[in-house]
Amino acid sequence: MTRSPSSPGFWRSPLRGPWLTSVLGVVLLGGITVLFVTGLVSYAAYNPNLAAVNDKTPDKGILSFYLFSWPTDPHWLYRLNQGLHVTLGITLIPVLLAKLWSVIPRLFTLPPARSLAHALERISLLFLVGGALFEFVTGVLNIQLDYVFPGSFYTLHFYGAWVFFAAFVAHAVLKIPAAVRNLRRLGEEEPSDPVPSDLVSPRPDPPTVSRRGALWFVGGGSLLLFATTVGQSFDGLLRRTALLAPHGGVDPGSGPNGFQINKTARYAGIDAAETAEDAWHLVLTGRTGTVRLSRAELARLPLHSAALPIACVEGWSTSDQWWRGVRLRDLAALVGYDDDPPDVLVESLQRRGAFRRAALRANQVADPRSLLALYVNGEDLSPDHGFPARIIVPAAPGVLNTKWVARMTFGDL
Ligand SMILES: Nc1nc2c(c(=O)[nH]1)N[C@H]1C(S)=C(S)[C@@H](COP(=O)(O)O)O[C@H]1N2
Ligand SMILES: [Mo]
Repeated sequence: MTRSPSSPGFWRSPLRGPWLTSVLGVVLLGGITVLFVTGLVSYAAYNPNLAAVNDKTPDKGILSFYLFSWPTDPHWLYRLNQGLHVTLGITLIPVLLAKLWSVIPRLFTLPPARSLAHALERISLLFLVGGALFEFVTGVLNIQLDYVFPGSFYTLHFYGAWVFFAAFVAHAVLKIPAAVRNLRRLGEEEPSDPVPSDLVSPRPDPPTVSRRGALWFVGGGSLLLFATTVGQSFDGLLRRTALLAPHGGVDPGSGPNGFQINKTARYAGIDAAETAEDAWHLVLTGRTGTVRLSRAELARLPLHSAALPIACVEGWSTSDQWWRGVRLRDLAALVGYDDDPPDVLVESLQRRGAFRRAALRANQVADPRSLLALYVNGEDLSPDHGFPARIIVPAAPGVLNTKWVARMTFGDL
């Protein structure tokens, strides 16, 4: 009997028990709640209810109840939100694994259900464990590998989050009373489990490490992941400590354009011939018709500066870069919107790929820091950062900062 994982005697670690499970559970209760909220906020930052091109989950129905117009202040809002979401998610991986390890006997219990209530509890556990693994795995894969889920990451991660969080809330409500009782013994030297529990091995092996030691081990793992991830939100030497984040990418080099590059011009299929001075034009369309501008003509319009970061959904961000270009609201005025800039659809020269176009909301167009940038840090944009012109909007996720802009269509989308 002890050969089968469904028999209690199979699991021998003396560390398992309600105390360890409760401590890990409480850490996850706080951490996963933050992940869920920052995840939903990140989704709202895309302005998915603005236009079909921003909306990766058109069938979300009532799950869109909470969406709001994404603000432009503070200008580091998305940088903070997404840095927190990704860095915390990665940091929690050892805690999640330890938690699953701590309750593993329960996942194998036979018979599968003793009663209807027990059956429901186990089904909810299936969603809980499956949902947790699914969310962590999709999240990590999206950061580490380039497009393992072509076009479907947002859909999977968003719906997965709702299923997982529903099971998580049900689980938390059921377990909090017991967890609180167990945590009262947090101060004990070698916390014991006075109440009988199916988590405690009936025939434990001799201990090789204390429960406290096990917690230090898990915490050490988390600290290591944190220390090798958090640098992605900073510049200079700190960024070099971000060994785990994000996938390869090209070396941006040094100088004014020497900050992180997401997709290179080459990857996006941008041909130098299309961006040359005599070939490229910006096409603006609006209430009063269409206006075509060369880069030289754009550069003769009133130019303004804004210090703004690039902050990617993958969690990395740059510090504020010094962008210079034409205000989006001035471009709106050129096609008939003098003091009431509307939404805009921005399209890139890029022909394929999900990020070749994006819609911006009127409040983003109206912000005086929102630019069609021609220069960064005092120099022309490099090809990889979007030459001849790119969008930069305060507080917006990187994906809305379209590079290699070719067309802007103003009006209600
Ligand atoms: N045309 C186009 N614009 C784009 C992208 C893209 O793939 N194609 N990637 C976006 C994403 S996801 C990010 S994070 C930023 C990155 O800008 P950077 O490469 O200049 O740092 O560009 C955005 N603009
Ligand atoms: Mo991004």
